[in-house]
Amino acid sequence: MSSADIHTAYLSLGSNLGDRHATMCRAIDLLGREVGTVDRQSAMLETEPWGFQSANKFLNMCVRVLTPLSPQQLLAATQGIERELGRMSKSVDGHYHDRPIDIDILMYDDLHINTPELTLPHPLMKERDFVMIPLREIYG
Ligand code: PH2
Ligand code: MG
Ligand code: MG
Repeated sequence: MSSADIHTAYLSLGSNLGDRHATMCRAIDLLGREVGTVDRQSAMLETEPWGFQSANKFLNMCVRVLTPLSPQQLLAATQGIERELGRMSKSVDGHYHDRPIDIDILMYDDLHINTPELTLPHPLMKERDFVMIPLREIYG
């Protein structure tokens, strides 16, 4: 495979249920096995729930992954990892829930797409400090 077949994706990871640190580490391990090379990762930071009320604070971080997968394949893979790590339900229409893990695709190369399944770049990322602070650490 030539390097032209490898894509650069930035992901946001978040957890506010269970052993958050262990779950985030397992997610990074599974991304390395199932998605590609995790070549950069930010520090984990503790953040207040954004957009909903919960007593459970988040750990958030961003990673960069080099992947042969298409955006659709990447989405299916990250959703599979979420399920493997115990995520039961998806957020619907901005109604958020506590979750052991959330993996969101922020950017994929320079791609701009808007489909029912996936909008890239992530439409809310710039409004979210819990995304932008760790993203700035690794972006470039
Ligand atoms: N994710 C959300 C909604 N609110 N708040 C924080 N602090 N961290 C998150 O990862 C997060 C959130 C939707 O996925
Ligand atoms: Mg999210
Ligand atoms: Mg998500």
